Parts: sequence; C-alpha cells; structure tokens
Amino acid sequence: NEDLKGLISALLVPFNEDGTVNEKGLRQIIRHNIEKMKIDGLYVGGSSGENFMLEKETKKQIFDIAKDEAKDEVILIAQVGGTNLYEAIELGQYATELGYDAISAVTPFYYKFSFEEVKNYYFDLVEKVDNRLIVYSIPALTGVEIGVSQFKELFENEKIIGVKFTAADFFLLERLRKACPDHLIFSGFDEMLLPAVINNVDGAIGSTYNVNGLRSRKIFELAQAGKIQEALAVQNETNDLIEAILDNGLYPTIKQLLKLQGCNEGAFLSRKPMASATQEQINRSKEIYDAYLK
Ligand code: SI3
Repeated sequence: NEDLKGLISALLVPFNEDGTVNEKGLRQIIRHNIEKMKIDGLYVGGSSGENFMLEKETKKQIFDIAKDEAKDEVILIAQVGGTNLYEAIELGQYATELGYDAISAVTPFYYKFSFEEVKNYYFDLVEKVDNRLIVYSIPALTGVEIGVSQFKELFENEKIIGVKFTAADFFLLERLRKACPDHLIFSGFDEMLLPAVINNVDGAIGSTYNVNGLRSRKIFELAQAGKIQEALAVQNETNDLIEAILDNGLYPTIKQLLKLQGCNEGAFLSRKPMASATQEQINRSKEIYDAYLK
C-alpha cells in the first residue's frame, strides 16, 4: 500500500446559489492542488467536500469530475461512508469502477452504534466493494471512539488497510503506530501535522493543504529528516494561518483563499444549511491571505 502514502488534500467543493456543484470552479481547485500545491493525492467526498449535506447523485458527480480532471496524476481516495450502508456500497462500487485507488468510510454516526455494528458495517462494505478501505475516524464529530484492540480487529480484514486519524489523542496514535506497523495511518488535523509525523504516520489528509500545501510538505519533510526545530518553525507559521482560518469560519474561508489563489470561476458558496462567507468574512479572508499566503 506504499502507493497511497503522502500529503493528500481533502477536496473543497464550490457550490452555486441553487446548491448545484460549480463544476468549472471544482476543476480549477483540482488543478490548483496538483499544479500549485504539489499534493500527492485528493480525498474526495470528505467533511471538507460538505459531503454529508449532499444527495447520492451529487456525490457521484463529484467523484466523476475529480477523476476526469485528475486522471492518474495523483492518488484518489473516495470517501463513501455515512449512515446508509447500502449507499456506501453503491458509491464504493461506483468510485472503484471509475478507478479510484482506495475508498474510505467514516464511522457510522448519529445512532450510538456498538463496535460490533461498526465492524459489521466495514466488513459488509469491503465484501461488496473490490477495493482497499481506509477507516475515517473523527470522534469529535461522530462521537465514535475506536481503541487499539478494536482497530486491530478491523485490520484483521485484509482489505481494511489503514485509518485517517482525526483526533488530538497522541497517546492513542503512538500506541496504534506501535501495534500496527504495517497499516497506513494518515494524520487528520493539519495543525498537529508535526507531532503526527514524529509518530511516524504514513501521510496526512486535510482541508488546509488546498491552500497551504507547500508549507505543509516542508513540515513533513523536515520532520522526517529529523530537523524538528526547523519543522516546528514552519508549523508555527502554519498554525498562525490555521488559527486565523478557524476563527473566520473553516470552509468559507478556505474557499475565499482559493479564490485569491486564482480559482475564481463562478460561485464559491457553501451547501445549505451551511452558511456561505459574509462580506465581513470575505474581507477578513483577504487580510489572512495577505498576512500568511501572499
Ligand atoms: O474532508 C475531510 O474529511 C477532512 O478534511 C478532514 C480533516 O481532518 C479536516 N477536518 C475537518 C473536520 O474539516 C482537517 O483538515 C481540519 O479542517 C483542519 O485540521 C483544521 O482544523
């Protein structure tokens, strides 16, 4: 699974006023990620893609566009999960036929599923989809915590090859890395990339790599080379940016920053009920761009 390692942008999706996908803008963001941010891959259909507000056909449309635009230039991972197993299977089969390198699925949320139910969801999914799967663990949003022994149980299925680990629990990350040296671990919090790389993650998947990919790669490479203080200096700069983004509204601000970086075709709105950037947020985004990205 070496081919999946690297720095992967969780793809942002621009929407039109009526909630449809702004296809031209999306294609620009994909090209921008590949050509300017020099990322190794795209994670399509994640939180950053506002995926959990979309209907199945729109999710498929986004998988189509990303594959058509990126072709085989970078790693493509399709996030197909949610609370509907049958939809996840259909989307997983769809993305696999399109040629996606792997699928990923969030732990089912909302209902308080037992670990047995979560495990069955993943095993049912990979039984029906001829592809590798990366578990998407994000306990702060799903409420689903998975411990080391449970990850090991999931990894007993050879098609479940790793996890996108979006948590600030570095004790768990260290234990998991030691217990599962042959499985892929992707860091999920961009502001904690350095400590994750020190813990030997195989890659990182995140929203801010869409606009801050070059700096983030420096963190990765410096840390892997053991230059921790230099890496920390770049993480400090990065976190000034990420803190400003989070204070101003995560996805609306990243969309405005993408516009300022040249992806400016059509509307860059959010999918309702998520609010789009207000004029104040747009103005602040320009200040953030000037301060940290120019
Ligand atoms: O699309 C995705 O699934 C992600 O981008 C997940 C990723 O872990 C991001 N988490 C969320 C909730 O957006 C992070 O990249 C996050 O945006 C960043 O670290 C800022 O907190």
